[in-house]
Amino acid sequence: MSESFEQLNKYQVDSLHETSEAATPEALDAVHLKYLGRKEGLLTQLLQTLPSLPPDQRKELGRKANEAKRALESALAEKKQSLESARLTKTLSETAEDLTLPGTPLVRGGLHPLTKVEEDIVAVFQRLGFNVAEGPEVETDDNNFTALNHPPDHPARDSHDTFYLKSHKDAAGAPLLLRTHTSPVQIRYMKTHKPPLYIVAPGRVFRHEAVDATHSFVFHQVEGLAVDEGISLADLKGALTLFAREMFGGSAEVRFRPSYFPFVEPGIEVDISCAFCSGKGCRVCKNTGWVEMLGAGLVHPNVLRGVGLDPGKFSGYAFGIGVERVAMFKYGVDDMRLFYENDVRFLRQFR
Ligand code: FA5
Repeated sequence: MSESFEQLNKYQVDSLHETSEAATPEALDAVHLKYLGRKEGLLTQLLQTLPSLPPDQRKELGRKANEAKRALESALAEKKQSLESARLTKTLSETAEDLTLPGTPLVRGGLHPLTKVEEDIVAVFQRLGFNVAEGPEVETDDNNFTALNHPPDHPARDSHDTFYLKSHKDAAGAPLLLRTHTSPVQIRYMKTHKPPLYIVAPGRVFRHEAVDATHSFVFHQVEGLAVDEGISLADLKGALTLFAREMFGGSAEVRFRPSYFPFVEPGIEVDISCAFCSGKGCRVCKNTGWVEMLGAGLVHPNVLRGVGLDPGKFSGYAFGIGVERVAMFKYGVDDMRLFYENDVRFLRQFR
């Protein structure tokens, strides 16, 4: 037998042996390259010598070499499949999940308690048919004070320590300010809508005040305004009693005390019977049985006239609820600052 036939036999035996010994798909690729590589492959090169052989040997060697090539190709393919499935089985067994173990709990976010209380307050009035209105946090002096019956130099302006934006002025040249209450939304709404008006306006307000357990320099209010024919204090009391019962429980009562706000007449402060002691007296209500919750009153005729409404025909009530105050009372929290620190251990309790 010629040298080429011996070589072919050797390649055949060696290549099949190396294939069966290969332990990884990469090692198999190396065997493929060694014998069947396009240029350097040993079998490939052997086949390239065919034309130089005598014709009788050429045919025989060609047939055998092609057989050897096919046999090697199918051995490689078979081995490749078995290596890949072994690798897959290994990976799966190493990373297998124990489906009987309890899952990792998903950390669920939640609304901030102040957002929740604000939404709850608004929802009570929406159920009574009130619409939701909004106004900007940067306001004109006119909407925040003058149109609310605080003429310039009126002493009541001093009760709101105001943040002025000195470099930003309104059309009349007065500096803009950060609204000190949500009451300017009343003005904006009355200027753009005709009675009957029933709105609540939630939002942030700003006062240059020292921070303590019951005061912040940024806090939240929900303004209420109803303007219609024949509105009286009895309507205000009815709406606020319903609000108190929805927020704090079925037996809550409201109490009116005279107070002063330039944009209402009469002005009243509204107390709600203490939900913690049912009015008997406790630490939360400082043993009075009542907790002060909001300011309110009947819309002052000057305010109605200022927005073009006839006080002889229309009357209205307005109120401004402190959201932090309601949240503190509802959840028995005795320091407002806890709501702003955003310690998740505190916030988690309200989910
Ligand atoms: C007003 O702001 C009036 N605009 C309310 C009003 C509206 C009266 C409509 C009449 C008609 P007052 O300054 O009292 O009023 O604030 C209302 C509520 O906001 C207070 O009852 C209190 O709950 C809350 N509040 C006031 N100051 C602070 C503060 N510094 N930090 C947190 N809450 C405050």
